[in-house]
Amino acid sequence: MFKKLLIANRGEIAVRILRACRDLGVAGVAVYSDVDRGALHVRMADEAYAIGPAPSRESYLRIDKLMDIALRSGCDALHPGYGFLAENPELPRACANAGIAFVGPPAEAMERLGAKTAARELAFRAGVPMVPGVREPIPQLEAGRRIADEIGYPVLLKAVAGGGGKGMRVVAGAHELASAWRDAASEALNAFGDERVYIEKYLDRPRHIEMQIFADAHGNVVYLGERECSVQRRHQKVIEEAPSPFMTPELRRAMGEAAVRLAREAGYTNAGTVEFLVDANRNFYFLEVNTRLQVEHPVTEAVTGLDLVELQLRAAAGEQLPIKQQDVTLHGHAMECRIYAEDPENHFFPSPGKIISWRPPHGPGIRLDEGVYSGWTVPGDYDPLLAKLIASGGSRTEVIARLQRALSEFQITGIRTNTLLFEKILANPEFQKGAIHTRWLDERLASLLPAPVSDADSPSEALEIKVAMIAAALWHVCQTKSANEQPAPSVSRWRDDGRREQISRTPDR
Ligand code: MV4
Repeated sequence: MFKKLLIANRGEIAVRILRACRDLGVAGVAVYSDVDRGALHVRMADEAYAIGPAPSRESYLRIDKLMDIALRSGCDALHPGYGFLAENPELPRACANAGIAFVGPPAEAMERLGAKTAARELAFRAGVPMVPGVREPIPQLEAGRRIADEIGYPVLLKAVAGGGGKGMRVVAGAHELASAWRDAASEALNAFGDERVYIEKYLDRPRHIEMQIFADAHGNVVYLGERECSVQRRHQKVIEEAPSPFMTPELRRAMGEAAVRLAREAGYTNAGTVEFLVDANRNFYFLEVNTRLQVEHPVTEAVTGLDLVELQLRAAAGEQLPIKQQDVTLHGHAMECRIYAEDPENHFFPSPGKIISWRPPHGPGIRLDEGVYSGWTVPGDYDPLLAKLIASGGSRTEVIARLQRALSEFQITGIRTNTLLFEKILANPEFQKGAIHTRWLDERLASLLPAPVSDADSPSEALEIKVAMIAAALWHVCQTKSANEQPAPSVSRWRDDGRREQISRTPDR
């Protein structure tokens, strides 16, 4: 096993990786930008090094600085986490040049799967079903017309360099193709510096189900079951779960085996995820491969009993996978809520700032992967993911109840968070039935959330209301006694009833 690991990331995932280091007796080295000096991952690391100013281009995205720190501190391995440089093949290349093990797939596998059209070509060769469409970028509009006619409308234009729904346009008919093409290409050029687009048949309201795979460097490849990630808002996942409520053993095996074939075809090693769209008839179609550990990996850990980060480190150190496919068994259910510093009641505006208090939930079946603490100021410079709340249990129903209980215990003050959104989703009958698809949340959002309301008729009145609220809060804080001197809080109905009952049974003496 490695002696010392550099974690080229921040926040909850850096903390998660540091925990795996502790468990394995590996020293963990953190890096931090100017605004992350006091961050939780820095506090938890064995060593920490400054990496530059707040903007990630000047800090967490600097391969040269990461390599310098890794070498200076004597690291023998580097974990990229997710986001930042995690899917940039230049990072494993730089690691190889420096003689440092990269905890992830080889640069070549990343490249083969990075371009969506190249990934489709690999999937085709591996016999993995995919959405009808092309496997190469469309050279010009005329060719696009012919192909779209052949496939049949509606079609979807997608960026070759794509990701996160950028450079994607639905085209309902031939008359829309030219303008959709211009929009998709210019958006793709803007986002990825690559204007190439290709065409697929557009699927209406599919589910997003992804398959976790894992490969060692000795030719062993397994699938570790699926995650249902259909509950998304504007291509941002909100809730993930395992298993998918839509899954059957036959579909799981077919998707898992297809994912494994693709991993073999790509020369893949380490943890990876093969994304699929699944239609109402349980046909599945290859979408893309994520060549990294994913945010939602804990739900797979919960149902498989495996530690994916430990497996990643072992595989990168050259160890054999400790399990074969027949050893992978799924138990119960798990579901994850991504807790963000954002305000669902106010257009999901980011809400960075100081966390005044943070009282996390605990109890049976609850796991919380946090990247923050009480008193920490959440910077506005990065993704505002604060924590992941994961519940596990015997059934989906039990897991939903546990998440609801945990959310009701969770108290965060100082910043806005999206916990109210989860309470609404978890209480929704369609969600409870598992009747979800990739457009479900976007379509239901308005009815789930209270309309943004303002009591103010003018900006100056809005300011007055704010001042009054601040004054009321200050008054409350000043007149509040220390917690020990507080009178008993007003009690909930059942406790109240219980007390009355007790009193009536014990007459005054
Ligand atoms: C699709 C699709 C329907 N038909 N492809 C969105 C992000 C990108 N990675 C792929 N995406 C989609 N591709 C075809 N042929 C619908 C989506 C899609 C989606 C996919 C996964 C999760 C959420 C989504 C939300 C809207 C659209």
